[in-house]
Amino acid sequence: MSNTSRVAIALGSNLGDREAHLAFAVRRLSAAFTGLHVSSSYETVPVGASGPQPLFLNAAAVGETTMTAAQTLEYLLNTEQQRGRERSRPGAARTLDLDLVLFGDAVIGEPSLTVPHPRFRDRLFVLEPLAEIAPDLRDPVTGATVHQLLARLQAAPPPRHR
Ligand code: PH2
Ligand code: MG
Ligand code: MG
Repeated sequence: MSNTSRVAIALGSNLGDREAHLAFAVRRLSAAFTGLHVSSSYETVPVGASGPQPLFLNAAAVGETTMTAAQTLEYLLNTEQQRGRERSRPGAARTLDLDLVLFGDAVIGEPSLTVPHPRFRDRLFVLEPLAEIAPDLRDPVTGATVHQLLARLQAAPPPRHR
């Protein structure tokens, strides 16, 4: 079976050497995905943090894989762990966060795997980098392209805290 899926991943880091963590992630992603495209890096203010937190460096990547969505998620979590990612509490500052945003046309709602990412439509720090490299990628739930989602969000940003 050589079915390939086009995958979109959001990268984030706000702890330690952020550039090095993202560069490591890109190396690991290029080992697992073909035709990998990576956006530039964006410095962003933390969204939804309960206390003061360092600024994030965010980016997005798009590539193709023959892995399943579950295998892809496991690969991402593994890569986070290789950067010493700790999950002390939800929303804590992190060395590396790799979120599965889109996995082809898959719509999956399991406790351990939700695709498309449930909050990506509200997040400028995901949509801006993603629109840079894949504006025509389509959200299978709303049918909108990444470009359209970004335009909508910029026109009507959601409340800052949620
Ligand atoms: N990730 C979060 C929560 N808030 N804010 C920014 N700016 N960038 C992120 O990557 C980010 C966030 C949860 O993973
Ligand atoms: Mg995240
Ligand atoms: Mg995450």
